[in-house]
Amino acid sequence: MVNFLIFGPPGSGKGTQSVKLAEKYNLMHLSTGDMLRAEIAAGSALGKKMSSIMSKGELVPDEVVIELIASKIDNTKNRAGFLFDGFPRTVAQTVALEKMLNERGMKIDSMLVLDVDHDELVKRLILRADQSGRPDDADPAVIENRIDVYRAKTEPIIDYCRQKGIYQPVNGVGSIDEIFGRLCDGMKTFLTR
Ligand code: B4P
Repeated sequence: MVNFLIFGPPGSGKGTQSVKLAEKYNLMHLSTGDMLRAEIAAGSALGKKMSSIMSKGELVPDEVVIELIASKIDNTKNRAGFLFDGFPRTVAQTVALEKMLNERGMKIDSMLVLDVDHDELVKRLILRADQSGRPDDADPAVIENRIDVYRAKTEPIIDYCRQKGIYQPVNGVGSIDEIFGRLCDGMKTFLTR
């Protein structure tokens, strides 16, 4: 199995690109954002607790997302590997993911980081708010908070992964197809197709 992190600030296109990459390379796409929104939509006890955290643009507790991911890893069959989208978001989540993978004879093979400037991120998220109905897209102050949280809590993972030699920066500005091509170039040394 070959395992990738798709990484970048809110609105950098992680979700958009992950769907295309997972299909092309037969990867299991695991998005913690989608999993949490599914809990909210289902009205579960967990979803009710997480909804107010997410609508403020804060991160949900590490143990919640680690638990969601662990159960998915063990229920995945017949895939070339995993594509982790929006997870990990803290160094603690990264260490937990490495441990989960190591215990199963796997590792993080590459971290692909979408590089997008601040103004472009805000522009994309405000545009998405019209269609998504997501409360965290609707309020510019929440968008700014999400970007600040990313810089403070999530970006340090880049240094952690750089030291492990798995960091691959990718220009995340351009058309969706152009960026997809750049990501495929970054992945192809790990996958044959
Ligand atoms: P996520 O669901 O991960 O959402 P995101 O970071 O906002 O979006 P993404 O980068 O995937 O952007 P997308 O492709 O959709 O997280 C939401 C919340 O969940 C977090 O704030 C947090 O509260 C919680 N959460 C999730 N995971 C967690 C974790 N591990 N730990 C703790 N909390 C967690 O693209 C955005 C928009 O840009 C779209 O409208 C898209 O169409 C557009 N776009 C994409 N590519 C484009 C391009 N090339 N040009 C123009 N527009 C483009």
